[in-house]
This record gives sequence, C-alpha cells and structure tokens, in this order.
Amino acid sequence: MKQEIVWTIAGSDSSGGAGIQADLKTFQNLGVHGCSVITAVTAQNNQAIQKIEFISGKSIESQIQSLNHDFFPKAIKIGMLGNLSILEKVLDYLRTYSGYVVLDPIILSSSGNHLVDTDITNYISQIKKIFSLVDVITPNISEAENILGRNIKSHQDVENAASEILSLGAKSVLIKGGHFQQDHFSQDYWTNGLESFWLSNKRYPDRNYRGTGCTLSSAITACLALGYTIKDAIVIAKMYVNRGIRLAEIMHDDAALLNHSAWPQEEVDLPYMTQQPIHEVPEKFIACGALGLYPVVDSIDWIKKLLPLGVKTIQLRIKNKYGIELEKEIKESINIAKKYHAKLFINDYWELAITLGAYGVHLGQEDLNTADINKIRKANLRLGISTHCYYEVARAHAFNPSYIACGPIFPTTSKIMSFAPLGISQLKRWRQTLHYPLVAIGGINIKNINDVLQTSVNGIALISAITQAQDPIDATNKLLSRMNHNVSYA
Ligand code: TZP
Ligand code: MG
Repeated sequence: MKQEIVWTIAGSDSSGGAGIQADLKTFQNLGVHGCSVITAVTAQNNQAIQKIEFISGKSIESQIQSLNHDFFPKAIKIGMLGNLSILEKVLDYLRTYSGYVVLDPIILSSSGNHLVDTDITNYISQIKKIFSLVDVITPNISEAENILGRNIKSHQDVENAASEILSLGAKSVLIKGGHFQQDHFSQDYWTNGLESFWLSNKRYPDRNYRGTGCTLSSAITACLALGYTIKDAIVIAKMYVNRGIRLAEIMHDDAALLNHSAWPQEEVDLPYMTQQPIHEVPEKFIACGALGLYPVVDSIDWIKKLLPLGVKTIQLRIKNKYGIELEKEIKESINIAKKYHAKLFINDYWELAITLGAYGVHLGQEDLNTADINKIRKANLRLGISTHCYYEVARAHAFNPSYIACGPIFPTTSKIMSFAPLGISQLKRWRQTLHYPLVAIGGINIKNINDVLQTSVNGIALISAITQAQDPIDATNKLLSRMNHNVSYA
C-alpha cells in the first residue's frame, strides 16, 4: 500500500529524543512516510543543549523545493524554526500550500533554553503570521504564556488563553497541560471556537521525558494524513504520547526516552474527553455482562415477536410516539422483558426508563448533551453509548458506561451516517483496546455475521437484517443459531 507523505520542518536533536528524530520515529510507527526539512543542527544530551547552528534560509528553500517536486505532503508539521529568515521561507511555502499544517510553536526548550537566535518578542510577533495558515497550533503552557505575554495559572486561564490564541488566526488550538504539575491528571484543552474539550490521562511521575511535544504534534500530523478528522487525530496522538511515556526507558539523571513502537491500542492510554477538566476517574456504571444477539426495534410488537425466540438483549428505539402512548409502550415492554429474563435497553427516554425501572438505557452522542448521566448511574440502570470514531469513544470512556457500541461496521441504510464504515479491522482494534463489553452495529447480516463473531465482540446489534427480512422470525432464528454455534456467545 502506498504510504501517505508527511513533512516535518524542525531541528535535529543529536540525542534522538526530540526534534526531527522523534518526528520521524512517530511517522514511521503510525504508518506514514516522513520527509524532513532541517532548520537547525543541535548538539545536545540529557543535560542541556550545548550548541545550535541554524541552517541558512537558502538551504531551507532548497530542501522545500526538492521535496515539493516529488514528495508532495498530505500534511506538514512545523517545529523549531529558530530565526526570521527560516520563518520567512517556511511562510512563503505555506502561503502556496493547502494541505494540513500542525504548528508546535517552539520557543524555549523544556530546560528553559532559548531556541531562537533573535529577540524573542520580535520572533513571537513574526511567528504569529503563520497562525492563520495552520489547522492546529499546539503550545504547552509556557509557550502559550510567551505567545500571550501573561501567566496561565488555572484551568480557566487555559480556556481563556486558547480563545485568545484562536483570535490570532489559528483554526484550532490545543494547549498541553503536561507540564502543569499541580494538576492531578495530564489535561490538554482543544478548541476551534465552535467546539471544545478537555482530554485527560493519568499523570506519570515527573521526569525529563524527551520530545513529548514533538511527538504529539507529529502524531497529529500523521493521523491527519491518514484521513482522521482533527478531533480523532488529537485523541490518537494523545494516546500515542501517553503510551510513549508509560513505556518510556528511564535513563540517568531522570531523563526518559519515549517508547515509539506501535499504534496505541491499550485502554490505559485512551484519554477521558470531557467539557470540563476532571479531578477524579469517572465512576463505573453497573455491569451488563455478555449481550449476544441484540436487535434494535421500534415497537413493542417486535419485542413480543422476538423474545419468545430466545433473544436475550433488545433495544427499544421509539422515534415517533409521545406522552401517555410512549409511556405505556415502554412500561409494557419492560414487563415483557422481565417475564423473559431479557435485558431491555431504552433508547433516548432515560427519564421514563428510570421511573419505569428498565434494565438499561442506550444513548447516542447527541443524547449525552442533554441526559443527566449521574441520575441514570445513581438509579442503577446500565448505560450503553453509541460511538463512531476515536473522539466519540474517548467521550464515552469519560462516562465509564456498561458497554460501548461501535459502528457502522459495514454500510447501512438504517441511519443517515456521516461516518465511513469502520470495517472488521478497526472493530478488531477496538476489541483489542477496550475492556468495556463491546457491541458491533451497522450493516450486519447473516452473510457477514461470522466475520463479526470472529472479532470476539460481546454483542451484535442489528436492525434491518431482522426488521426488513422477508421472514423476520426465520431470520432471527438463523442469526441466533449462528451466535450459539460460536462458543463465546452461547
Ligand atoms: N448506529 C450505527 S449503525 C446503526 C446505528 C443505529 C444502524 C444499524 O442498522 P442496520 O440495519 O443493522 O445496519
Ligand atoms: Mg438517541
């Protein structure tokens, strides 16, 4: 398969922990081809940067022109630029370039060394010219402080700083809280002015982790080139860096080399995505166990038809009933489910589900904006959440639900969908990553159900394969027997 091409425009770190070297390792691990435009050659080790020699503007121009000829990039990461003549050449190119651009606005090293060979105030005023050409700018707290010329001391300050950096022209900004030691979690804040979120991971012991910022911005760049949306790219990049820190090799003097060895697919690295910063790990919902064949139906008539066949999990997804009629239908459905010892999840109507004592509630992403999740948790109902992509899974993770549904696995006509099918390969990846019971949904039918079963998901949800079948009873019996043949679902 042809690899996507990405560039890093940054400095060389002779010790290989940060800079161009970290960027290329990240690109390699995330499956894109990395090219480099080297802006400076540093002599450095774990103690300090001993020497920096900036490359001439002429050479920057030549490097860019050579690559532009036959290594045209899908995305570009910009790291250390260092002086105004380099900045000018990069700016000239970016004005002609329409792909993705990620800017890590490096001004100081973690140890506080200046990484620019010109007056900092002047450099900052010049680098702002790049802001309007980038998709995301990724300052840490001290870089954000330098850009804005004031201190950032609280989460509220971080949010205000992000808005202000946006007003300087960037399409979106991610302020990294990794160095914000007073915080219990490592929390990053992203906004594009319309949407915003916090991403939080457990904080690891304070050490001199080399190249976290370079790695994060190059991971975002790689994921944008791979076709992920900006929000997904940020979640995957945060996972990648967290994994790198978690598995870092500790060297002398408390320096640590990030691990760069694989696509991140461990739940410990998945951040919690929330609207507000968090202070503790989200409380767990009660368990729902294995789910098996999981029809999603829109009326009590289907519940009456399917439960006698041996269906043990079902979702009532009523879309066009209201008031007394709706309440009556939910109430009766709950009674029937109890009679058959089946797990009935109510879609959307969480308040009625609580009042009427349902087994659980299923919510889509939009419903999460309005439902009172704590109330559902306190009422001891199970909660399932629909997800379609990385950032939605990170958001679901922040509610610690009873199960997570992923889809569409295949193309579906039952729901208008702005997400491409995940396919079996991404479903396998989610199975590997998540400890939650996992429900696969979207386009699953008798022809492809074996492929889904092989991924060892805990539930298989389907609509049309049952409700649009010529003979729904026969279709359900066949699907049930397929599930029962597979030991893990029997
Ligand atoms: N969420 C993701 S796909 C989908 C939903 C509700 C529809 C699944 O319907 P079908 O007919 O089984 O493809
Ligand atoms: Mg819904």
